[in-house]
Amino acid sequence: LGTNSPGVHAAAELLLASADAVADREPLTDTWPEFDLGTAYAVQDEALRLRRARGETLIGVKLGLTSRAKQQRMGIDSPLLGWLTDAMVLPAGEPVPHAELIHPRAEPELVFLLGKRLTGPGVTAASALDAVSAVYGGIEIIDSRYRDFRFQLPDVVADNASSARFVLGPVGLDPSTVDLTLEAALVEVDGQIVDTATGAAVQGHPAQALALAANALGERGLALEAGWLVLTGGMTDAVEVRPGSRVAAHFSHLGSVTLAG
Ligand code: OOG
Ligand code: MG
Repeated sequence: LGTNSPGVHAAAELLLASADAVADREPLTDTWPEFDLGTAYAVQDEALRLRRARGETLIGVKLGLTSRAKQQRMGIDSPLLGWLTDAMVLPAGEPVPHAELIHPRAEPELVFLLGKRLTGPGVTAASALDAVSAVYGGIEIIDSRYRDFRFQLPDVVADNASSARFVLGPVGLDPSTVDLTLEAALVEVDGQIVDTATGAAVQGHPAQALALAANALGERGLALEAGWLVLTGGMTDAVEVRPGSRVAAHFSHLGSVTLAG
């Protein structure tokens, strides 16, 4: 019928192969019309299983499309989750590994380190924040495996929410000592401020995004574990990371992160 349903395992392998080969591809929904969100999360989980089988360690989760800036740019208004592994950590000061990335973009994020396990349903922003031991600024480097970042919601979920790398900022604060709705990020590209936002851009408060993650995982019988990092989603639109350029995020209380692009 001209349709192509690779199935969960094969789809996970196709997307990992695309990342490994640094080769973009067409979205799965182009040829797999019945590909739905539940199947997409199964593909994401299968890709995590394959990553762990090759030695990667699960260290947390990321949220995506939690701000209007991101939702409007990508044309999808629903937040989503992805997995974080140790292979996605880019130590501060290390250059962006362009040879390993298709078309990287950078976005400033507020990042939580969990001191306690969080299990949905019923997690509120207040109870979520209570489980946080420290909040950091950071930059996520996203890199869709789909050509020109063209995708529908199931595609980007299957692709682990375009995850590629992230850099944790230098300052970790007790979240009770900082008003995260007012925490600002300035995005600088080659010396020019190109965008700004505060934490309120992320679901009204980034702890709301954390609660959303705990509750969404709860529906799948999963939890956010103590010791995990949670990226709460791009506060602003993402900027292209061109080789040789310099992208920085300056936070009001959480320090600066600079990428040598
Ligand atoms: C989807 C990933 C979104 C965020 O923070 O919103 C994301 C994309 O923009 O390709 O990481
Ligand atoms: Mg992000």
